[in-house]
Amino acid sequence: MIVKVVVLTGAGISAESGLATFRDVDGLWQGHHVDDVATPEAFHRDPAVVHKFYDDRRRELRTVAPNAAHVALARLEQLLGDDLLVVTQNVDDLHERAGSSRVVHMHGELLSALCESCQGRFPWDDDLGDSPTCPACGNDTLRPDVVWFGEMPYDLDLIEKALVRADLFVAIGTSGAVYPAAGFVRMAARAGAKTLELNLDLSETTHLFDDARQGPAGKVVPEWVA
Ligand code: BJW
Repeated sequence: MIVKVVVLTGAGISAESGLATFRDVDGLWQGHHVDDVATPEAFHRDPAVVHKFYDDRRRELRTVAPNAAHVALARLEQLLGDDLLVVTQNVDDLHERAGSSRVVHMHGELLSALCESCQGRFPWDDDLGDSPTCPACGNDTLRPDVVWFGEMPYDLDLIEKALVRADLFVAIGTSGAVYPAAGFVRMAARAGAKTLELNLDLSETTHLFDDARQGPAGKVVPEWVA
């Protein structure tokens, strides 16, 4: 796999579509302490609270649409083809709905369910809080197919291979607060890639990038792709 451009996206790219970010004012953690909804321990302590949090977000996803930043990245894929890989930390499907097909969801997907018994992963667009049974093993052990703190993100091998071969690494709309994604800029730079950050404001890792532009993703991403 030879990828020339790796783009990492975070919650900020979907903000202008109407989805709340995690750590901004009005972010998703507001009203929910992170330990109450985004750890396996929280899920086993109180599955109803965690299911409601994700069921609400899964329903909200139907009411929003991709914005100009998602569309610009889909256009970039038309230009670069296999030379582009989008790695998203987001669990929404807005990249795909904008037309991107080379997308890796390292923190999982809202529209997927994971069975804790058989580890099967299944496309899912209903509430999980209703205790549905697993289509493969029949147990009622389905959970949101998302990566919580302390769990291993998806596709790290593939992502790391792409990062060390990339000529350019671009991070869009992510605070740089959560690892291992926050470490990708160092990995890419060490392997010789140029690095660029596009974010509303300064992030925790801005100082690690060769270049950084501040502004809303719906403006700065189309400007960069043009
Ligand atoms: C705009 C904008 C607009 C606003 N336009 N911009 C050191 C090394 C490795 C691991 C650790 C470490 N230290 C600690 C850890 C463990 C932990 C961790 O990172 N903890 C931190 C709190 C320190 N990490 C883990 O546990 C991870 N697993 C792991 O490490 O496994 C072992 C391992 C070790 C070594 C190598 C490999 C593996 C798992 C992390 C799972 C994160 N899960 C969540 C929930 C997913 C499901 C869900 O969506 O509910 O993922 S937490 C949450 O944070 C979510 C996000 O994907 C993630 C990142 O957030 P993001 O996207 O950056 O959003 P925000 O809100 O933080 O920032 C938004 C940004 O957008 C802001 O900067 C705004 O300014 C900007 N913005 N509007 C452009 N319009």
